[in-house]
Amino acid sequence: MNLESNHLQSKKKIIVLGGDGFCGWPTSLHLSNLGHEVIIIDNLSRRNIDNELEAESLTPIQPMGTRLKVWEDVSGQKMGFYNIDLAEEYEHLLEILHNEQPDVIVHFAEQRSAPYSMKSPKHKRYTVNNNINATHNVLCAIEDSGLDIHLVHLGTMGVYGYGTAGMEIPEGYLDIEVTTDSGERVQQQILYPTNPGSIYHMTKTQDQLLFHYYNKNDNLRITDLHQGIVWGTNTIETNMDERLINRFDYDGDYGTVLNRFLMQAAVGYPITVHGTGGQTRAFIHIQDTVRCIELAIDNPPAREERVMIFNQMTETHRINDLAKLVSELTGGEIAYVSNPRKEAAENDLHVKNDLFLSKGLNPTTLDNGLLQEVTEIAQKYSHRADYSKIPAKSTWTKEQEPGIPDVKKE
Ligand code: NAD
Ligand code: USQ
Repeated sequence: MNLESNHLQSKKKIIVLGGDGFCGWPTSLHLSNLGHEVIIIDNLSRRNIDNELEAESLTPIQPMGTRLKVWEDVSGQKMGFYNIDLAEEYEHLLEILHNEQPDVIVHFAEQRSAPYSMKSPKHKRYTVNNNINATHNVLCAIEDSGLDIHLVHLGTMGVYGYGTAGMEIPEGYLDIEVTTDSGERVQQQILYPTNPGSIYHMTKTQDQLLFHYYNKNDNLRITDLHQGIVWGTNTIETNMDERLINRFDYDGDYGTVLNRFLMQAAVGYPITVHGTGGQTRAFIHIQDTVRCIELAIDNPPAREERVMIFNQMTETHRINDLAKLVSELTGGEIAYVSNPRKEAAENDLHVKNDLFLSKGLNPTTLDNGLLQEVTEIAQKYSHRADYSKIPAKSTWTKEQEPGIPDVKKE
């Protein structure tokens, strides 16, 4: 079987939680384009956070009503939409599950920015309340509904803190040997130990325990995808019409590192490396994100099987190497700024991703063509950029300095 083709194993009804977001929107389109029936649930909180921060996607994302109408015109496929808050509206969620009877739920609906989660006590509390309640409500409602629904959740590589004891980070589980009180040596498999570096990442470690519990107690079928930093913006489907365009975050809270570097270089702003840039992180292109979700849906765990954990990343890079690559490609100037985060100045990172490769993922790696494509999008919409929103101002402790470069002209 050629897994790289757009081959539909079986048509499913899929609810995408957080389907208005950066990963959720292109995933919804991709699943719909494959022929699945897709229903989006989103409370549009990410758009409200844009209002709060007075920052906007660099690309002109359309309101949900327009997005859905254009997709229907372009593809002939209808997608459903419910605006509910998953952290607050449990009964409404349960009613939707009873009415829609989905086969699969894909769960993207969490506050996903580490800097936003560290801005203030209010933001810490919002992130914990939102993320943990949303995840727990989804699990509780699946169990309550009595339906056999496969839950696919987006977790993060950052649950592990990016450091290892000189070994590849395995896919979820670690083989250990313990010595019992009577001196016997016993082999066990445990969840790989967590070491979160922000309140946001901490909520993802809590999600893992919720999954472990509901899987053990209620046999829920769960796949947890530990995703690296997503880069790029458009996918095959979002490119079909400009009104389907995906969001492109570049601001100091929501912009992630590679997209920020490409955007900064494209608009003539210094490339902001935090500290020495010795941090190594895992990356995945947005086109591979949507493909991985398709593969996770096509390969569900069995009813009695433990939580399936995949590392959803294709490559690792040191931040300073990325800055140099972008600088060489664009002529952009690099600025080494104060690191607003509390994180290791340098780390090595080796990650296993055998599961997705074995299921048919053909990784898109960081090549110049794709970097160029992101640069071109950033240039095309550069008139929408607000330079005052670029610096990373959220600090992990009160003593730290924000990451503001010297900018000659604004
Ligand atoms: P995003 O903020 O763009 O999208 C999340 C969506 O969920 C938003 O549309 C938001 O309105 C919605 N949402 C949040 N809380 C909700 C609630 N209580 N009820 C209903 N809807 C709610 O984020 P994203 O970049 O698309 O990330 C999606 C998921 O993938 C997140 O869980 C994130 O942790 C994970 N992830 C993202 C990246 C990345 O680089 N973007 C990397 C690894 C993992
Ligand atoms: N960084 C810079 N300069 C910048 C921005 C970031 O040097 O202008 C550095 C940061 O200090 C950090 C690294 O780049 O060392 C990554 O930062 P990021 O903002 O790109 O990524 P992060 O905060 O880890 O979060 C993002 C997503 C999150 C997801 C996570 C995956 O926002 O939802 O869970 O990537 S992972 O990093 O694998 O944990």
